[in-house]
This record gives sequence, C-alpha cells and structure tokens, in this order.
Amino acid sequence: MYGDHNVEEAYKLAKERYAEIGVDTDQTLERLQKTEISVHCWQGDDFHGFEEGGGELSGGIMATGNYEGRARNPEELRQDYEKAFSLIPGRQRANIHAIYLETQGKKVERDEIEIRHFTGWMDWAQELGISLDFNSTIFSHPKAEGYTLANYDEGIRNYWIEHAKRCRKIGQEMGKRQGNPCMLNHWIPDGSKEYPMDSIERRQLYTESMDKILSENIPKKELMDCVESKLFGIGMESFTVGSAEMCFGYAASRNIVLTYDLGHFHPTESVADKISSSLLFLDHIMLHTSRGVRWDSDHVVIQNDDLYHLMQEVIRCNALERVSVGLDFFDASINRIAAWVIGTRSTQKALLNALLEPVTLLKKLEKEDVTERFALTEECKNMPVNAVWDYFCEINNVPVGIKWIDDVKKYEHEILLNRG
Ligand code: RNT
Ligand code: ZN
Repeated sequence: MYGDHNVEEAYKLAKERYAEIGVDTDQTLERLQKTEISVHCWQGDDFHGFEEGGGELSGGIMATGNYEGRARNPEELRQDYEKAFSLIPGRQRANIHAIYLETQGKKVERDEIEIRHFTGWMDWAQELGISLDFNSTIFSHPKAEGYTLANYDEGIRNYWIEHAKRCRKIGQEMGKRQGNPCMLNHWIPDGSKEYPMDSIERRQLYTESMDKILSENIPKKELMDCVESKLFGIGMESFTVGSAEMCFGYAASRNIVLTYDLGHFHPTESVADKISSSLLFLDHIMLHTSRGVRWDSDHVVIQNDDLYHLMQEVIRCNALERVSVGLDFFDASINRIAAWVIGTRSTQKALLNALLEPVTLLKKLEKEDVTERFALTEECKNMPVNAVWDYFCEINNVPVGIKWIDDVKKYEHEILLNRG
C-alpha cells in the first residue's frame, strides 16, 4: 500500500553495496525482526497511572507539557498503544508500571496489589500476541518521600519490600502466560539533596531490602529482576543510594540484570563504553533508551551519537541476545503517540545501523591498519541504511518514511481531541 517509493529496488541496490563490505542485509533484517523493543506505558499518560486516589509524580522525575489527549484509563491507553504499534515495524513488548493496575474503583495499597489487578493487561497482550514487562512503582507515594528501601523506618522498608515481592509474582504470571521472561525493573528514588554522613548504612539497607525482595526463587525463564542505577534526581542532587557502583555490584553479586538508562549518568559519560565491561561480569543487561537534555529530562530518544554508539557496542560485543531493549522517556508537550513512534523507530534504526556495520572487517582492520579502520567507519555512516530501513517498514506493512504522521494526525482529530 505504500509502494510508491521504489522501496524494493532501492533495497536491492543497498543489498549489493553492503555485500561488498561483507554484510548480509537479509540476515540483518531477520535479526532486527526478532529483536523486541519494550515500549513503556508511561509515555501514554504522563505517568498518572490508574491508582485510586493516586498522588503526583514524585521521586525526582518529571513530565512537562500539557498536550491534549492524554489517555485517562486503561482502555484509552491500550487503544493508543495499538495505534502506535500499528506504525512501528518489527516486534514490540509493552512495559507496564505497577501503578497501572485495574481495581474497578477500589483503593488498593501498593503492598496489596495482586495478579488479578493486571489480568486486563495480560488478556490484552495475549490477544495482540505481544509480551509484557513490568516495574515496581516505588515513588509517587506518601511513603516514598526521601527514602524507601533504604529508609531507617522498618515499617516503610517492609511496605516497599512487600510491594516489590508482589510485583515479582505478577511479573512471573506474565512470564508464564507469554512463555518468555518478563523483565521486572526495580528503580528506587532514594537519595538526598546534600551528601549524607551515613551513605554506607543506606546502601547496606538497600542491599538487605533487595535481598528480602529476591528471597523467593523464581525461574529466570519466567521472570528476570533488574536493578537500575541513577546518578541524581531532582531533590537528590548529591547522593543516590542506587548509584552506578551500587547497582553494578549488587546485580553482579546476585546474578541479576542491570539496567542502564541513557539519562542516568554524567552528561559526558558514555553508556556505550559500559557495555563490554558489564558483559564480562553480568549475564544480561537491560537498556532504557532515553535522552537527557542538560539533566535526566527524559526527552524522546532520537538518533544521536549516544544511541548509535550504544547499539554499536552491543553488536560489536556480539551480545544482542544478552541485552534487552526498552524505552524510557515521557514527553507531555507533543502528541504522545508520535513520541512513542519516534522513540521506538529511532531505537530500531540505531540498532539497524549497528547491525549493518561490517564488524568482521572493521575488527580485522583494527589489528592491521587503524587508519583504514578509522576511514571506513566514517564511510559507513553514509551507507544506504535508510533503503534497508524503508524495506523493513514495507515488509512489516507499516508506513514507509514520514507517512505515519498522517495516521497520527487523523487519530488525534478523531480520538484524542474528543477526550475532553
Ligand atoms: C527513573 C528511571 C526509571 C523510571 C521508570 C518509570 O529515573 O529511569 O526507569 O523512569 O521506572
Ligand atoms: Zn529508566
């Protein structure tokens, strides 16, 4: 239906060009097709969630903007998700946060959530033929001001431990139903505005709490727990309990997954450079593709050097099977479905670009002639990647190029603007 671009012809020519440098584009497309991107629910509603009497977004993160048409309930959010999925090639997963529970108007405490509150999501996913990932929500709550898992108050710690344990049960059920592991991400906001005197006690508490959360053994084919580090948050500028070293050490020693968020490091620090060393000490890593502008602002991820280099490292390390890819941003200032489509397609394009690198040849040159290696990496940047991408869109029956925006605009007029 979108066949007026000579997409196939362009692909054939591109295929020949890539073959000259030893890259098989058909094989590349198969790998891209198999790589699922986990699309985060919170872009759809600026992180409001569906908790009865739920509070404001907190924990040092923030959605800015007031674009019309935010999803207000599970039906709308799922409808928006489906619209976005229809415009993205390849395979997606849906990544759900615990505050997106469905309770039929009843107030349910975070330490009381159950599998049945998420069967709406599970049934929907099954119908769509997609898989789910899950997240404990340890913020946006009166018991999450300052410290949660590292709170000195045992009652507060236990409250969040119970929440996270229940999240594991829910994630396990998702994993069982879909026949592949649900990635369960644990991120905590704990930290402080000034550097504390007792950082080691806080981190000791975090370790003890996490150990309690993980105490029940759940098969990894059903659930994979991840911990996500962070450098700072608003109001926690000087200290976070879950720092990079803390989470790396914890994940490595407990043999769980480490999550790397592109917005969680010093602006000049390269997340790409962390991939190879992580892979030597961890079985699996999870990525949150995001974009920090001056701070961890969670802008929509775009095809910038950070994202390109990140994906290149994953492929150069031959580690695609050991890396899960998810999105993490929330922009309320533009059409939210467009935000999903842009971010997902950009993430896939970065991955495609990395998959099309003549890695074997470049590695050989690295050893033999580093000048030529350097020259070739620059040439690679202008290879016909987009001809391969367009073809990927076409064989997936989604719009080629910018055409998807027409669909989004139509949906905005017909659906989003009528939400009032
Ligand atoms: C926050 C972390 C975390 C959250 C999600 C919603 O800075 O990036 O991943 O954004 O859990
Ligand atoms: Zn994140």
